[in-house]
Parts: sequence; structure tokens; C-alpha cells
Amino acid sequence: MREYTPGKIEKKWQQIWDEEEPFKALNNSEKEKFYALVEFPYPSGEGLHVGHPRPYTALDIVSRKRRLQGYNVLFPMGWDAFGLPTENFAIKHKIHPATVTKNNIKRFKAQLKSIGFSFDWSREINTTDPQYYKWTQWIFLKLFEKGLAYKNEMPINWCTSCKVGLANEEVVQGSCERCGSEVIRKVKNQWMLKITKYADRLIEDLEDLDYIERVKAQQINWIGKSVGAEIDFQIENKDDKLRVFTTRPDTLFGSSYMVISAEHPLIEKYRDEIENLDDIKIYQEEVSKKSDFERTELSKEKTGIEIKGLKAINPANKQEIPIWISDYVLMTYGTGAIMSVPGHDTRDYEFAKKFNLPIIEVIKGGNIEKEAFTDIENGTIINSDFLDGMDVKKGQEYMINWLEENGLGEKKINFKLRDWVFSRQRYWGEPIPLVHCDECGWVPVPEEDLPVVLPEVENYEPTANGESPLANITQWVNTTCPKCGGKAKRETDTMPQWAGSSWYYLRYIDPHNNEALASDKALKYWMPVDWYNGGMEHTTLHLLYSRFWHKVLYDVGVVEEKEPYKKRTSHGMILGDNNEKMSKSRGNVINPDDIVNEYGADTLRTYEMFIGDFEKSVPWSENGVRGCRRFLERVWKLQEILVDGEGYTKELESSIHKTIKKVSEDFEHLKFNTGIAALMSLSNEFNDYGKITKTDLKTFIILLNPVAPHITEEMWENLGLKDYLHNSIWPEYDKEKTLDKIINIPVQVNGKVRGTIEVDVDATKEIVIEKAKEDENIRKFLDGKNIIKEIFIPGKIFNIVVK
Ligand code: ANZ
Ligand code: ZN
Repeated sequence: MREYTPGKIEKKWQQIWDEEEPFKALNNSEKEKFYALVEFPYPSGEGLHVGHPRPYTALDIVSRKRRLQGYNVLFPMGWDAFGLPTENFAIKHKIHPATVTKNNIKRFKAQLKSIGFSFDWSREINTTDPQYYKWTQWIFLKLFEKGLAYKNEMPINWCTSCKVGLANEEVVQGSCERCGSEVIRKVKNQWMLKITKYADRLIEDLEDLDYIERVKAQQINWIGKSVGAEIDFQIENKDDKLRVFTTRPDTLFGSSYMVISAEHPLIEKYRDEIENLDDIKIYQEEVSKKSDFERTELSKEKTGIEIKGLKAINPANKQEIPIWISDYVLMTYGTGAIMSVPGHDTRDYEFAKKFNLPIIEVIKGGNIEKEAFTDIENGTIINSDFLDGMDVKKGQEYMINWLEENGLGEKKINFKLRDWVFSRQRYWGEPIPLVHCDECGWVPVPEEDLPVVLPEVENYEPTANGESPLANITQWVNTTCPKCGGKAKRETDTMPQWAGSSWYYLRYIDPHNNEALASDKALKYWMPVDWYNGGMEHTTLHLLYSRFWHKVLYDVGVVEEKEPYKKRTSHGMILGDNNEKMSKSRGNVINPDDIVNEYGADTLRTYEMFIGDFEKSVPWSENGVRGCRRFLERVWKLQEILVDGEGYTKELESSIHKTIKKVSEDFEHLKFNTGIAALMSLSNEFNDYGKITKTDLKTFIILLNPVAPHITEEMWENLGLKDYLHNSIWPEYDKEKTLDKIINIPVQVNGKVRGTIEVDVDATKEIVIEKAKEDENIRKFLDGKNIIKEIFIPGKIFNIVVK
């Protein structure tokens, strides 16, 4: 037997797959479909990282298995190629971003191919291809037509280093998600998408989806639905009211002062009557320099200033209360004003302590000498007139009714989710397909004129005043109005990185269609995506955005399903061998090319899956890689103990069936590591036994094929079988043969488990009864009693009823 030489074997099979395209998905198939999706990479200059193959191998395993099980599988790949790093590289090296992208893709593709993924490369897409972004622009126009895209002058998150506006989701702890620089607030005219209009549906429709719990929870939290009330506080001696949003209307009697945001219009409106306007101006100036994150940080020392000259009236008890300004109240949430209830809200409590404001207890149950009592489950309302004695929930309902009856307020639902800041003042993105005409306003570029292709520019840097470099190309900017034919100007902002990925799963379905983003027939067959695996870091960005776009496409009748992805799972990160995140600066980055070259792609794949619980972060270990290589060598050696003739290796029959069952199930439930472990132990059994029949070797290599596709195809060929392994059939197990010979049966007496007994699987009722009665512990509950009934469920449970 020749040696195991992955270098040779792998190239050979990759070439066969390239030429014969066995993994091509068919749009006109009678077979049941299975659409597996992994997040397509951003083709950065750094190339593939060992983190990439983890999710790709996982769904490659599922895809290969499903093909063997008779499914028509769509497992596509493409490039999410617009974005800042490419643009920054282009600026630095004076190479066109399109060229940079092309080179990076070439490298990425070669790397992915060298790992042997069964992607259908005939459906490869690239978000920067005008034939692709034509449809991204087309969808934008649908959003625009539906009034879901609007331009708005608003303070946005501005990265001082990238010189670009960021969505809230892209700001992490007050810094730019991408470069880590400081993010400040800047007022800019921006295209916004009304994702907030879909907030309720984005929460509600999660219910029927098979998403892992942490993904659902993060999305729900991010959308942040709060049910409460808006309440009007009369401003004393003015014909004006100050409206607040509260989730705790039950505590209204405990509101001893109000706080408004530093940007609240009330300040400007009563500037002439405010006695300490100068001091307030200074405070406002200080606040304007802080990010929302800094302003709302819990640990931070409270700051604020009282507005002298204005007072409000608490509508419940008619008390006159002061109005303060503080940075922890944001203008962008609720009404930008709050009723402060220091007894029952932690931030209000700290504020009241600092400025010596009265703290009134209105919910009994805690110790407000020490801290705010915020428990809403275990308190009783006090000091609150008509609410006294009620619990919190009851008090809230009662108060809302009371407010509504008296015209003082109403029930209100608020969301944390903000509209999506959709424009970027950068070059390397999809042009927004709109023109501005002085007569007609914003006019969409007619569908037949799409795509609006990115023009060539000399210089990719944003202009000094923060405009896109496109603004400098007057020739491109100046155009005619599609509506009135008059002079008009093109929008020079481009779309954010997230645009192309918000609908890419639809394009894979019919990637070369020139008439539509995909044909109705193909959409009907393939949608929804059956299984989508991707990073947790995309939960409140890409995953949420694409669900939103899909719903819009559903509303305009492009797709038939409300949700794009039936199932969503997520993988853990691969860390450096020192347990730290892999990064260039830490010098602990592993290049998958090196592993492929030294050990082979099958070893890399096996290791990536065997490394640990798929959902958890795990450190890389070169030792582990070597262990996987040794396993594959042992598998190769099985060929040396092959015996003539078909049929099972009888003595190992039970192990074989158990392994088929375990591997079949584990590969569907993210337990790739334990599935592989089962294959390892079966191969050891064959080796120990010293013999393997052809039937069993076939079964074994089919089971291993999704993990290690090259070595198994080669061994299949060595067996002299005519067709390829990838055209064979996934084995089935015989349930009978997976059952253990000896099992434990719990024994209940009057419904309570009193012990377990060990019996042969096919033990009769009589034997079980006898054994049960021999058990000392069980006997205690039977002695001196009459047995009325004996219920025996073979293999499962034995229940005795006594009196
Ligand atoms: C009175 C009150 C009493 C409150 C109490 C809480 C506890 P969520 O759940 O996040 O929606 N609030 C309202 N608007 C705000 C703003 N613009 N900036 C900062 N805080 C704001 O929280 C809603 C609660 O956050 C509201 O309910 C309000 O404080 C505060 F025992 O009103 B509450
Ligand atoms: Zn016009």
C-alpha cells in the first residue's frame, strides 16, 4: 500500500471537482432542496484566516451529507467587496479599489479551493460588480418609493479617522467598530432607512424561526421594545406642557423633579425667562462633546444643572417640582424628557443624592435609605392616593387608564432601535441612484438606466468638508432630471458596506438573471434559506438589516416568504494558542495555507471541526492538528486490513450502526466534534479487530467524506468502485442494532422513581418484576403494601402502583 500523500490526492480531486462541477445546484430539479448559507467574506488584503474555515467546513459537511442523502443542495460563495479597508489600501498604494478587489478575490478563491469546499462556483457573486449592484440600487429605489428612505439633517456618529458616518451598530463602546478611533456627534444630511417601521415585525416574526436563543435574545434586546406611557406635565404659569416617556407610570406620585436633555427645545423656547441661561449654555457645550455611550454610562458621576425660572406640576399630586438638565437624558429616545423617580430608578437616585433632591418612596419593599428599589415583581404601592395597595403591574394599568380618562397622557410603546444611517461619504460603495432637481426634489434614476456605475476618479479620499470624492467629478454629478428634463445633480453619497449583503442570498438563487434580481420560479423553489451560519458579531447588523430588507421585498411582492432564513446558528472564534484573539500585532495568526501545505486540507478540515464545541471559542493547537493528521493516516491504513467479500464485520455490527446514527445526528446538531470522535473510535475498533470488509470500509468512508472529502474519494477509487463517492448514498442504520444489550430501567412506585435496575434489552416483564423486587431500596416501598397494577414499557420504565 502506498503512503498517504494529501498533497497529491487533494490536488487531484480538486481538479476533478473543478472540471466536472459535481456540486452544481440545479434550478429545475425534482429533488427536495436544501439551501445552506455561510457569510461571504470581505476579501481583505490579508487573505483567509483560520477562523474562516470553521463555519465554512461546518456547512460544507452538512451540504455534502445532504447531497448524499438525495437533496438538491445550494451551497454558494461570493464576495462582499465594497468597503473601507479596500478603499484605504487603494488610497495608500494608489491602485484602483477595483484592482485591489480583483487581486484579493483571486487569492481568497485559490485559498478556499485549496481547502476543498463544495461550493457551487458557477453562482459566485461579487457585490462590486455593476451587474450585481444594479439590483442593490433597484432595491434601494423600492425603499425610496415606499417612503422608507429619506434624507434627514441629523446628528450622527462620525468617525474622526475614517471620516465617515456610522450607524449605532457600528459604534462599539464609543469608538469606531473598524478602526477604534473616537466617534463624535456631527450634524449631517444623511440618507436614512426606516427600519423602525419594521421593529415590531422584526421581533414578532422571530418566534417561528429556528434561531439559536442567544441570537434571538440579542436582536430582541437591540430592538428594545419598551411598553409604558407618555405623560404631560404642565409648566407652571405657561400655556405649555412638558411630555415625558416612562415605563413606570405606577410611580408618578414619586416624581419629585423632572430632567430634560441638554438639546431639549424647551430651553431655547423660554430662553428669555430662564434666569441662569449663561450657565446652562456652558453645560450644553460640555455635553455636546460627549457620545451617547459616555452620557449613559451607569458608573459615571452624575452631572446637571437646574433651570431657574421654570417649574412643572406633577399631574398626579399637583405638586410644583423643579426642572433640571442632565446629560444622561438623551434627546434621541422617548421625548427627550423624563419624570425623575429617585426612589425607584438607580440613575435618578444617584442624581437626587448628588443634588440633594427629595426622594419619595412609592413602592414598599426595599430600603430607600440605601438604594433605589427597582424590583417590579415584589412591591406594593404606597403614598400614591388611589393606587395605594396595588402591585406594580396593576398600578401601571390603573394609572394609564386614569391618565387617559383625564387627558393627561396615554399608553405608549417605544423602541431603542433607530433608523439606519444609510449614506457614506466615500467612494468605494454603491452609488445611491437618485438625482436632485430644484423643481422636482429627489427623483429616482429610471429602472432602465440602472446600474448607476461608479465613475473613475483620480483621488479616492473624501473631500475636506466631508463630502464623497464623487462630488468632485462635476461631469458625473451634473445630469438632467428624469422627470422634468431640467438641470439636476446626482447624489454623491454611496451606500454603506451592509447594503450588498442585505440581499445576496437572493442573488445566488439566480445569479445571471438580467431581468430580475432572481426569477419568481427560482425564488419559489429555493427560498427560504434552510440553514444560515454566521458570526455573533453580525446579529444586530447584517442579520437584522437583511431581515428588514427581506420584509420590504415581501411587502412589495418580490419574495413570498416573510423571513429569509429558517435557521440561524453561530460558531465560536478560533483563538491563538495562547488563548488570545488572533491578530497581527499579537503575532499569533495562523495562516490556513501553511496548515494545508504541511498537513493537508483534510487534516485542516478535521481539526477545525474536532477542535471543540462548535459554538464556543477555542484556542488553536498545533498538537491537535498533528493528532488529526495521525487519525487520517490510520484511516488510510484501513486499506491494509481489508478482507475479501461483501457483508458486515459481524462482531462490530452494533458499533457500526451506532456510529451511523451518531454521525448522522451530530452533523445536523452542530456536534461535529463528537461525530468525528465517534468515527475515530470506530476506526480504532476496526484496527484492533484487524479486519474490515469492503461493505464496512465503504460505509466508514462515506461517513467521513463530508469532513475529509479528498482522502475518502481516493480510498473509494482504490476500492475499484465505478462511480465517485460523492454520487453514492448516505448509509442508514438499523435501529435494533444500535440498542445496547444491557440497559437501565427506572422503577417507579406510585409515580416516584425509587431506583433503577440493570437488565438485558429484551428482558420480559416477569424478569423485570423479579429484579425490581430484589432491589433493596425499591422493596422498602413495596413491603406491606398490595400491588394493584404493574405498568411496564419495555426498554423505558416500570411503574408499580401499590395501596
Ligand atoms: C420614570 C421611571 C421610574 C423610570 C422608575 C424608570 C424607573 P427603557 O426601559 O430603556 O425604555 N427615560 C425615558 N426617556 C429617556 C431618555 N430620553 N433618556 C434617558 N432616560 C430616559 O427605559 C425607560 C425609562 O428610562 C423611563 O421610565 C425613564 O425613566 C427613562 F422607577 O420614568 B422612567
Ligand atoms: Zn425635475
